[in-house]
Amino acid sequence: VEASIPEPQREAWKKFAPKPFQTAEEFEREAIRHIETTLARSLYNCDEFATYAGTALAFRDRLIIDWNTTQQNHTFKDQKRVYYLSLEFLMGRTLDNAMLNVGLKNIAKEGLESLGFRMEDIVAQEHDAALGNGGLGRLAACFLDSLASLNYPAWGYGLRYRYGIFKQEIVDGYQVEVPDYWLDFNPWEFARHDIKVDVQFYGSVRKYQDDDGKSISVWEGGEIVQALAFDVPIPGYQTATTNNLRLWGSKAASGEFDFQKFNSGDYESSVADQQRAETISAVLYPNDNLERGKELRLKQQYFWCAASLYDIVRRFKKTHRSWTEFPNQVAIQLNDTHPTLAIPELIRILIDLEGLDWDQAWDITSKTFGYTNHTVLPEALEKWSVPLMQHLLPRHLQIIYDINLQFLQYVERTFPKDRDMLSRVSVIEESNPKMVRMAYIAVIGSHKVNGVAELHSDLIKTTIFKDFVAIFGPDKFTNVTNGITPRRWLHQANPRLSELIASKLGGYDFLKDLTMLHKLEAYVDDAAFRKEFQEIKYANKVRLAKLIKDSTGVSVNPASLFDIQVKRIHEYKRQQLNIFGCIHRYLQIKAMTPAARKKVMPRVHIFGGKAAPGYWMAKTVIHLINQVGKVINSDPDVGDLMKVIFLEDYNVSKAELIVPASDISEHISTAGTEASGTSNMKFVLNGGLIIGTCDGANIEITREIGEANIFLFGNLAEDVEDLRHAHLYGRYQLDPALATVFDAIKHGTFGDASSFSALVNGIVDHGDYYLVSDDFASYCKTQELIDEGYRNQEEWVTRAITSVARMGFFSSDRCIDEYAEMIWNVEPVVPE
Ligand code: GPK
Repeated sequence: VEASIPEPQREAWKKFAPKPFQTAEEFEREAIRHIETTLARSLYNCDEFATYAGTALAFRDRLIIDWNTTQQNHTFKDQKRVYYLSLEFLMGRTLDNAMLNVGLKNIAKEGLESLGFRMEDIVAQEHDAALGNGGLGRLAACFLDSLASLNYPAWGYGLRYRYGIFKQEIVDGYQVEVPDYWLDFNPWEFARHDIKVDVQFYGSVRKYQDDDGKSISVWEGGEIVQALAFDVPIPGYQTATTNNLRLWGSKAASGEFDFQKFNSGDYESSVADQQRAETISAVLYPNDNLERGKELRLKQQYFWCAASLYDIVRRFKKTHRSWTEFPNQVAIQLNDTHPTLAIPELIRILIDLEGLDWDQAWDITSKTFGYTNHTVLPEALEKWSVPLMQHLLPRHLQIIYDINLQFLQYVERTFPKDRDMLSRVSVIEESNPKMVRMAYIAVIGSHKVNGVAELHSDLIKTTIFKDFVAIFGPDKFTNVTNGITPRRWLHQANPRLSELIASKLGGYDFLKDLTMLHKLEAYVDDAAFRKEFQEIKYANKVRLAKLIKDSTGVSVNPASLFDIQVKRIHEYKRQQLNIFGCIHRYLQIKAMTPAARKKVMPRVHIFGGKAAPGYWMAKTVIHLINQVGKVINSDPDVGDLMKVIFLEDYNVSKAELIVPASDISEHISTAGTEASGTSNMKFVLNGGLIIGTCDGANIEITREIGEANIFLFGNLAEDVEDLRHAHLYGRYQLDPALATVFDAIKHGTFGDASSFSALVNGIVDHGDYYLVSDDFASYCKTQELIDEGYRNQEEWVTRAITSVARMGFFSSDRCIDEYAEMIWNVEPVVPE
């Protein structure tokens, strides 16, 4: 490795190398220096925000010192690296996590106190980095934490959206979207003004033969947009390893203005070009589990893939290896099909720019990529129209046709008698217009394809990728069950529980090896431990009750059973089942005598989650929840027996408050629809039980914690198809209790009935695709079991503690080790 500073001049570097702060006093000095000089504030105008900013900048300096060392070390050791390509990284807040990971939170707390501030207030100043929609984006963030914590040489690549996921406000019971301009002050990124990549769009392809008669393709014309790198340091927990998340921002390639236009007086259009280029990285598409073929989205995908691959290839080329070594040095993981264009892009680089032939290029490419599928929902599977791709990426479309040709020839040789097979597996769907099936390219161009929970990984093999299992054999397909980082989702979100666990396990090693939690089972009958465990849960409920009061004005009693469903609003996740269940419970309470009401177990039903702005049915569900809340929360017959709360703007930092406060959380998707779910893992790890269907990771959670410790209900995935048929052919009866719920809605009990007619009719008249009626009775019955179960607090606490003790499997560390071993073939690098 060549250093840019020659030996004689390195003395100064050694002498003046910045030293990370160690003590509270040194931290204070750094924070004050930043407040005074970086932020130009003084002790006369230093508020909580300025103190947050000073603290964050002091910690950023620390992270950067470790980041520099890590990157040098990784370059020097020159091992295989892994690159995680994800259009979403739902990071949430950074400061608290950074303090905990570098082990200096207590020092900072002490320092802040002596400056006159409380840690909680300072941490709460930070804006979430919300560059994601839901589970897929948060998974990527947990993976970055695990990759660094386990010392893997890994980079994340994504887009630096100017606007992350919108902020949700509830106005008159309706969702209103407000832009999330999160970059006002973002101390965690470094603009790398020296790292720019030109990315081409549009234009045409010219083909010619070179002197040896070899056919050469040149992609010419069109327009260039510049990608600018912004680096975010990712510290591991209790290790010096600090990895890099590189986010690309877009800029016009010609600099600030098109000077020709500017000089000729066309100032407006020169600025318009600039803005058009910046539009590429302007906004995160707010859809979860849904694909809509917008040109700008395809532009985002290519812009990000092209810049990332240029960067990866450039880094590889610095090592002067032969191209055949590329897959030994580079593993690229595709987080869903969003980065699938990276496959034809790598082929283009290898053939058009580096002069390799097709077979070499294909061999290298398919050994380099792995693809993770996150959904089987048909509306989420990406397809792009051929004319759009021809227009925007003419050379890539040719390469895609070449991939398809080679692949179909192979299929034809292997299955000569099966003509239908060819049209089923073709990368091009013969529709009008023709469509490119991105998931098929991802499968064909990768060496491994994985699902994210056992059931899901089985389902992709028997449904969407069935033919590909026949073609490539079953070994290409595998499972890596999702996980969560225990640092953020236990230690940071629930510090008291983490401390209690540490007091029994002899320290915090369980945060690095979560399977150690099993030792907690020895304390399940320990009276003092149980009491403390219960007190912590209660305190967390008090904390959530305050958030509820502050954001909705409704007072809830922390002694009630807290029942929580927080996740994106989607028909398949069935928030409608939950709210219909609430209405059912309400009608029952209304029908009771005062004496009977005394026996009701008081519950707070808490909902949270965003609906995609164009997803009308999801918005209707939000409206219904709010209307039901409005009626129930002010009904004197009900009082504290029941409250229905919709918490607005559910995000990562709110999840950190909400998750530790549940008694029951709901994971009630129609069986076979939720690929995994990850909040189910977070809730159980924090001592809450769950009500769930036999879907996604619920099944594996049950296997780990035991059937006695989970409330399962509903039809099984294998029965879904038949049940749907029964609806379509009228061979079913609407559940009678659900019919009563619908009557109440139709009578206007919760406001204008017509607002909810589509929701009701979808179930009554239009096939009940998500089987709400089929699962309603068993759902309500199971809720009664939960009431009974909760009454017996002793047994409940036993179940909760036992469950926590058995959650070790669901650490994202386990998950990353599985990817590393089965898919990437990468090894950790010992930090310097
Ligand atoms: C799956 F396809 C998608 C998507 O567009 N967005 C998203 O968040 C989720 N997901 C699944 O819905 C979850 O079941 C899963 O746990 C998560 O991805 C991570 O794998």
